[in-house]
Amino acid sequence: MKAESALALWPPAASAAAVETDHIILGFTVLTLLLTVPVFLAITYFALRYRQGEEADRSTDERRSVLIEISWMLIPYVLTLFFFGWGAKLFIASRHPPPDAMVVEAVGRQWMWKFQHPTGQSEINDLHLPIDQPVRIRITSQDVIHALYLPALRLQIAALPDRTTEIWFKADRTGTYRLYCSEYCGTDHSVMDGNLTLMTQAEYQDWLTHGHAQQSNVAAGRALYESYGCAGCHDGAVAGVKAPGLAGLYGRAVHLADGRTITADADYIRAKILNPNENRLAGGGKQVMPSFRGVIRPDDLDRLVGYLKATDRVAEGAQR
Ligand code: HEC
Ligand SMILES: [Cu+2]
Repeated sequence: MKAESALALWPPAASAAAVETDHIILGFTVLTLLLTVPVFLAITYFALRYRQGEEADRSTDERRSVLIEISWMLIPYVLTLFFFGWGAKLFIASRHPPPDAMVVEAVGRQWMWKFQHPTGQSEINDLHLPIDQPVRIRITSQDVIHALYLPALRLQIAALPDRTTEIWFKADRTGTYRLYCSEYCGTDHSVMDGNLTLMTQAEYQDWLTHGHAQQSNVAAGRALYESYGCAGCHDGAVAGVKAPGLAGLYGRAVHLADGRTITADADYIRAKILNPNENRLAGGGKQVMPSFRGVIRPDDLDRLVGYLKATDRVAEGAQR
């Protein structure tokens, strides 16, 4: 699925506006060809016909036709004006969401997307939405400029720090499509992508209540683990930082500097993330881990802990 649609030259269109966008682009391309190809053909013909040394009649033709002069300017003008009007209509519609649109909050960050549904559930990189329902995506960035690109909807919008931009659409075709960051935003820009899953209203309600937690939490946790910089220290990527590997930590006995030995359960991991200076590890390593208290949102913290519980996956991620 991923590779297939990533290579598709003309991605499937999942909304009426997307289909109309295709029509306008195709139509304008055809018009442009109609207006330019004859000119280029004529240039080529005249260049050959009247080239130096060619025996051709070079006398001036005295005939003048006002009708031809006016029509060659007026007809292309009116035709392109028609496309201007059509484009303007689409553009204005794209700025005016219907009042019954549901609102999804999106945040771009190096290097992940976070989407929050009106009912409170949030997801990382992937976005699940219902069809036949207008959706407004209100979008901002926590760091640099990103851009949310939804090819199946023919939509793209910049995510700007300290500012909210928005797009809206009404999808009408279920399926799994791609979403991307389309603004180069640093080292891992190329992995700032995910799936846009469009489903029926009933499936969406079901996903909100049941499917959501299991489906995306580990992947979401991994994305958070990378985006909060945990991977940089704990997967040994940052030279000179000696941080313990976290794969297999959950449930293991941990020896502390004060002589105690405790089991690494969810509470211990949670406390260590919020206050790393407590429960110092035995071994006298340098404590360089920053406190994430006030930095990490409660639901993100839950996901991170959930991710670290799935210890085999942590090892997988580290090898990636
Ligand atoms: C700047 C490097 C750095 C970053 C970033 C960092 N850590 Fe740590 N982490 C450490 C070090 C060093 C220790 C050992 C602390 C000690 O000696 O008590 C540690 C300890 C831990 C422990 C306890 C490990 C054990 O064996 O008991 C956990 C759990 C942990 N970190 C999770 C995280 C998570 C989750 C993140 C991201 C939100 C994170 N760390 C970010 C350096 C870092
Ligand atoms: Cu980005």
